[in-house]
Amino acid sequence: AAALTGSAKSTWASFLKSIASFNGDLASMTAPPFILSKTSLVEYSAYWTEHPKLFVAPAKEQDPEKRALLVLKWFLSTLKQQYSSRSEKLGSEKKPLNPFLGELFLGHWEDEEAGKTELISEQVSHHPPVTAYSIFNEKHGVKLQGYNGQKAGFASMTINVKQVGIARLRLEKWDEEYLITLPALHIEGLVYGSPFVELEKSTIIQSSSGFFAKIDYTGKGWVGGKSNSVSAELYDNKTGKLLYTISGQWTKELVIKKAKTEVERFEHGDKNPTTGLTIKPIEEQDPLESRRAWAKVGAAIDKGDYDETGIEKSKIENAQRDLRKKEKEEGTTWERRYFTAVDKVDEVDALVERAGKFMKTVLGLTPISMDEPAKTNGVWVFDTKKYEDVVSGRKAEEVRRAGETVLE
Ligand code: 0T9
Repeated sequence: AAALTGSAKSTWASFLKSIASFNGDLASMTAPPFILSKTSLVEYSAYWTEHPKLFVAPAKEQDPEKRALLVLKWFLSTLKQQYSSRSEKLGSEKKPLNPFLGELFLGHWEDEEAGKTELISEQVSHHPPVTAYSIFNEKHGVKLQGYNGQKAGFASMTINVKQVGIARLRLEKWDEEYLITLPALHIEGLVYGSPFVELEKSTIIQSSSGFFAKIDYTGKGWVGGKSNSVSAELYDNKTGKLLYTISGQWTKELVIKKAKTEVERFEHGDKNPTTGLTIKPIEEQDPLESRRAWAKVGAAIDKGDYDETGIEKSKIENAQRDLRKKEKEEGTTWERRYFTAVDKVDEVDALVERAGKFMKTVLGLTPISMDEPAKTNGVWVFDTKKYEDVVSGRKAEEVRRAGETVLE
């Protein structure tokens, strides 16, 4: 870990003191300049698809058992981008910008083999912060949608984060749905001023086709284990038979085994390069798009100008506060552009029940349950009607007016 020196050292020390009495709201923490990132949390949805080939691979597989394995493999391949890419690219985990309500992050991946995969990410709630996303590849009929928020706590120099929300993958051709739960994590390295993420506990993937995966995460301290370790098991729901295991370090290499025999190996790096996301140039972006909306804050962070960063950030936050006040007075609410909140999704509940039953009766584990909708201001679903209205231009006037609410 890079040791802090001079003024950074004392700023960090007082920051640590301040988070010791931290109230659980990650967004409200005032962090020292060197830990600030100019990337908004709404951008993190893109981490799901930096390997578009792996994302669409299950759609091309005829055998349902192998499809379930390919979904598990794709999921495990996303962990590196999701949880360690900031540390790898920026030297440590950074504090993301706290997205405003309605903030968007739009883009697509272009891949020779997979074709075009589109990304729509929207901040659907500010209190508590919740991001929803839809990622779809029409050519292969692969659709991922999900929403997530975080519940955090601080104990013995560690920030503990539980994710609320779920992800759902749909393979249209096979009329299959996969329910994916999200890992708990904690932030290590705080004392040294170089925070990084470690995953913990377990998550599951339950498919409508009758396959269940249990994924366990462990770190360095774990009985002599290596950091970023993962160990997954894929089962047949009906027979309870263990079909495949995948294990290794999610940052490096994963070994896929059938019975005890290795059948495949997935390695991060040159053999499996990531595909960069294409986004519009700032001038062509909607005013609600993240990079455009935060451009001045981003420039101030780049310059290392803390005062200017604060001033520009406050402008956005104050404009949002005024907007909320105005909505309250007028009895209106902010119209989410692509997503709608519902109480529950029957398909998802059915998968939760199926997984729970398997966990309890076959594995002897505590069944999973859905988070209470109140924790995320509802269960968020991608609204194709809204999407089509936006794409067709039928919502042009609403879109223009929404854009005027953002300061430029
Ligand atoms: C969804 C992901 C999530 C978001 C981030 C906890 C965290 C915000 C949420 C869960 C993505 O799909 C996956 C990856 C990383 C998670 C972030 C790691 C992190 O540190 C932040 C929190 C808000 C902080 O910035 C704490 C400050 C810390 C960097 C230094 C004090």
